[in-house]
Amino acid sequence: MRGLGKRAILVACPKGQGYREALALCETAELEVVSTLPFCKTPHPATYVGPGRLKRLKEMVEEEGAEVVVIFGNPKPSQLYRIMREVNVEVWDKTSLILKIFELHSGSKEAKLQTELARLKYELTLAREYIRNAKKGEQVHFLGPGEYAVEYVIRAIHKRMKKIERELEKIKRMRENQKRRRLKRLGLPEIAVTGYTCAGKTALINALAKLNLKEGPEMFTTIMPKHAKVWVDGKEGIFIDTVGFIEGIPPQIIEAFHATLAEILYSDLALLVVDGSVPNVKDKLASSLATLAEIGYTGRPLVIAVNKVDLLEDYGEVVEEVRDEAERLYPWTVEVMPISAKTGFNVKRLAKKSIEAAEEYRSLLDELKRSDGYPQY
Ligand SMILES: Nc1nc2c(ncn2[C@@H]2O[C@H](COP(=O)(O)OP(=O)(O)OP(=O)(O)O)[C@@H](O)[C@H]2O)c(=O)[nH]1
Ligand SMILES: [Mg+2]
Repeated sequence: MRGLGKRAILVACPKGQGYREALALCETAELEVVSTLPFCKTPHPATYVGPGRLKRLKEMVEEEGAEVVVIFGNPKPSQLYRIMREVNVEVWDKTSLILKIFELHSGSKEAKLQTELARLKYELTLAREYIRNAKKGEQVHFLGPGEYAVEYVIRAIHKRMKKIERELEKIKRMRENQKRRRLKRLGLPEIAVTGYTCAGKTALINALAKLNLKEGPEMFTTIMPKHAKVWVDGKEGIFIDTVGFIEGIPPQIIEAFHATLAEILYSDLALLVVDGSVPNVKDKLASSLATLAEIGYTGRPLVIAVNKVDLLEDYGEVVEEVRDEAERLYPWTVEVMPISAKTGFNVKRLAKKSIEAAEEYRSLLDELKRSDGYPQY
């Protein structure tokens, strides 16, 4: 059984969905939120939260005996540094919070290494900030050792990062070779199942491929991609489970998990799963589409599944809403289909449609490659 986690103070905007998400993320990261400090103003240039609020935060840390302060935002290293120096306990921003969850959920060696690499990159930016301040002659008591020690730490981080990068490269090559061999043999279309964390991507793959991959209400249950072969009505395809998206995903996380997210680009089609049962479906759809665009998936066909309709009395309205919004934001959407990964409603139809759209895109590309003027790589 899990014990209670570290006592934490959450600094977040109390309005809207973001706040609930912040609490859920803290819980998944095994933090016990003992108090919250509202903050949704424009960030203060020096201290992010502003001097008055920072003073209050320091008092709250002492009153509550908190061990962690979570700033649910993306402060710059210099701002984070100032907050840490003031409150004298660990300070986590959104990136750090997500990394913590990834660390807890990393099962395979590859996932562990990739998460450690992301953590090291993150710490490197903080260590650099420490040095910058030390050089300016600031008091730097909170991190312990002096400037030389930090420079030593930076060298050690670089060394470890190089080693991890080499190891990851080896694992990736091995995995890709295996995968390429397998797929070449099969020649099957690939569909990347993407979407917001908790939308039901893994549940859908489990339903389609009769698998038992780990799914659950916690955020970021899946970290590394998983391939599953699906057979439906005489058609076959490889469905790939991928890491979930989140609103305002920190760029450092995108960068660290680029290899994983790249699975989406290498596939023939992205299948976007949205949770139709939440009140802010449109926001989540928009943020998922923005993430897809950020990783470079654009101008290509997209199938959208509105999942969890078993939880809705009448799903017609939600599906219409998603369809309108998708047409507006992503005109290459080829299908919007209500499904329930839980009851199995429409999942086969969805799989068939996705395989067909993937095959179509593949043959279109093949045709283009054969035609004159297409760049030959
Ligand atoms: N009622 C209902 N619950 C569902 C459905 N699909 C998934 N769930 C539940 O929703 C939760 C999240 O499902 P997952 O499949 O783990 O979601 P995911 O998109 O893979 O999430 P991450 O791996 O965190 O990105 C789980 O508790 C599922 O059992 C559905 O169609 N109906
Ligand atoms: Mg999952």
